[in-house]
Amino acid sequence: MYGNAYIDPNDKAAMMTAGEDPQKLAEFEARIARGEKIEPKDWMPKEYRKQLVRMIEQHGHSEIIGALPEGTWITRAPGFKRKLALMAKVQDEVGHAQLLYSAAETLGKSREAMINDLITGKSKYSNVFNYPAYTWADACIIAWLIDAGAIINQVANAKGSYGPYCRALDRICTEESFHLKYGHDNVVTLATGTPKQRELVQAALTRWWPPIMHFFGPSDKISNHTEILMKWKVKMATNDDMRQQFLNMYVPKIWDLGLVIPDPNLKKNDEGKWEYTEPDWEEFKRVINGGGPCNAERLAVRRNAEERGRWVREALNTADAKYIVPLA
Ligand code: BYC
Repeated sequence: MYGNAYIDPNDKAAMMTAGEDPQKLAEFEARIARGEKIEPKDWMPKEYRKQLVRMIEQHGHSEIIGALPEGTWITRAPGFKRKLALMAKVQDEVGHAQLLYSAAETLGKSREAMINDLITGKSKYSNVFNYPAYTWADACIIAWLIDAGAIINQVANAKGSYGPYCRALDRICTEESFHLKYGHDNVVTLATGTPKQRELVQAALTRWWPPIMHFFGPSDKISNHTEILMKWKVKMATNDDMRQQFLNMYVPKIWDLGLVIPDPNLKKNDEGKWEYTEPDWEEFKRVINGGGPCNAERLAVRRNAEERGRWVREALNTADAKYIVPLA
């Protein structure tokens, strides 16, 4: 029997590991402290497994749903080369979902269960993909600034503790860095183009700024999972630290283009920290819990894809030859 000792209910980490074998837990935490990777067959606390499944699965869903707002612009992207590049980017994002679902599967949750939790609205995915991409400039802002935020998060977490997730993130970051350059090139083209193009890109930046500030997760004061995830090196920086890193790297680049960030309080203070208007966390909660402008539409598209692809999955899974057309 484990876990009979008194546990301080305010000690969240201790509460989450109550009932675990203390010796195994200590060995596991020592491995993480030494910077070793945890692999699928290694012993791990139940909470570590649960947190990883939650986070990797949500990340996988974000990639697959994230392909939708940009995907709608493939046929309308200006010029053949931009269409090709956007098509490749969207394919990459779906490929990232494949890598992430495979990483989550190593922890014991099946892909079918993950997809089911996505389309029934049980699992979350990134807030940003619940907003519409009204114009070509929205697709450009996504490719530049959302991918930039994603890279900041993923480069940090690729140095984390769970082997399969870190290896997936390494591969994803390589591809994301191409996306970022593609997005930057598109935004520069618009920002240095005609007055109409500048107007389009400014309007898109104004629309996307609040969701981008939300993208890194709730402020550290109200984040639920950061403490335990950082203790186990699943997350390598807090939400606020990642937001700061993003502001540090991208605000100067946005200002260089002469674009206006829609936050009158945004400035770097004397300690080198960015000050900004506190994001609207009520809006964030509403959007991640199904109440954003596009949640219903995004899930309907996924449900439709799931339904229409059913016969292919069944044909692949069945020994029944009724779907197989004879070659001769
Ligand atoms: N959106 O305790 P917290 C891409 C939820 S896709 C929605 O701070 P945590 C791309 C959180 O799940 C890349 N929900 O959470 C694709 C939790 O709810 P539950 C997307 C969010 O996990 C296509 C609650 O809020 N990147 O780049 O410690 C085209 C409390 O939050 C969000 C990833 O998925 C959010 N933004 O930290 C273009 C990275 N933030 O589960 C581009 C992997 C928080 O308790 N994920 N929530 O009900 C992470 O790194 C972490 O999960 C987060 C949040 C930093 C996002």
